[in-house]
Amino acid sequence: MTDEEILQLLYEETLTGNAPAVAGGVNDGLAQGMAPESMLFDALIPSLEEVGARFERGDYFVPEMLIAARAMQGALDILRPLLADNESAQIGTFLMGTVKGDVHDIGKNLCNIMLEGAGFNVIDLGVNVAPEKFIEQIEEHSPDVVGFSAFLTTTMPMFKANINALEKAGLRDKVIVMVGGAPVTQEYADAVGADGYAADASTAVRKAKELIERRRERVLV
Ligand code: B12
Repeated sequence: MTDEEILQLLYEETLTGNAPAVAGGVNDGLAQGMAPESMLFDALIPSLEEVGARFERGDYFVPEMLIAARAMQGALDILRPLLADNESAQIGTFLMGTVKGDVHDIGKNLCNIMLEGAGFNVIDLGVNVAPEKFIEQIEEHSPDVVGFSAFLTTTMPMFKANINALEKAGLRDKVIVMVGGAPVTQEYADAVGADGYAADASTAVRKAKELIERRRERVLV
C-alpha cells in the first residue's frame, strides 16, 4: 500500500472502530518507514474529530464513540515508545489527570506521550481524579506543573474547584497549573486562574517549558 492508502485506511478503520485493522495499519506504516507523527496527525486525530462531529449530529452514539476511542488507544500503544524516546534530559515533573466526573483520556494521554518525549517526568493520575487526590499526589511528588484535563462543559468547572483546593492546602504558589481539553479556551483558563492553557499536545510541551523557565528565572532574581 502507498503511504496515502495507509492514512486512508487508518482514518476509515478508526471511524468504524476496527481496532485490529488500525493496529495492523500502524504496523504496516511503520514497516514501510512512515513517520509516527504523520499517522497520528494526518489520520488518527482527524478521524476522532469526525467521530465527534457525527456524535454531535446524532449519527453516532456512545458505543460508536467508545469503539473508535479503543481503536485509537491501540494505535497509541504502538506509537508511544516511538514518540516518547526522543530526548532523555529531565526538564521537570508534570503531574497530569482528567478531572472528577470525566473519563476522556485520549487527549491527556497524547500530552503525556509528547511531554515524556520532550524529557519530562510524567506522573499520570488517570481519569475521574478528585481534588483531594490531586492535593495528596502534589504533596507527595512536588511536581513543577500540574495539568487538569476536561472534555465536557459540565466538568470544566472542576478546574476552579481544583485550584480552590490547592489554595486551601497552601500549595497554589508551589505549582504551575495548566489546563486543557477539547472545550477549553484561553479565556476560560484565564477566568479560572490557571497559569497556562494549550489546545494541543505540542503546544502543551512548549508552554510547560516556558512556564517552568519563567518561574526558575523569577526564583533566581
Ligand atoms: C472518544 C470520546 C468519548 C469516549 C472517551 C474514551 C476515552 N478513553 O477517552 C467515551 C465514549 C467514553 C465518551 C463518553 C462521553 N462523551 Co465523549 N467524546 C469523545 C470524542 C469523540 C473524542 C475525544 C478525544 O479523545 N479526542 C481526541 C483528542 C486527541 O482530542 P484533543 O482535544 O485534540 O486533545 C488535545 C487537547 O485537548 C489538549 N489537551 C487535552 N488534555 C489536556 C490537558 C492539559 C493540561 C493541556 C495543557 C492540554 C490538554 O491536548 C490534546 C492532544 O493534542 C469527543 C469529540 C471531540 N471533538 O472531542 C466526544 C465529546 C468530548 N464527548 C461528549 C459527550 C457529550 C460525552 C458523554 C457525556 C456522552 C454520553 N451521553 O454519555 C460521555 C461522558 C463520559 C464522562 N463522564 O466523561 C461531547 C462533549 C460535549 C460538551 N460540550 O460537553 C463531545 C465533544 C462530543 C460532541 N461533539 O458532542 N466520549
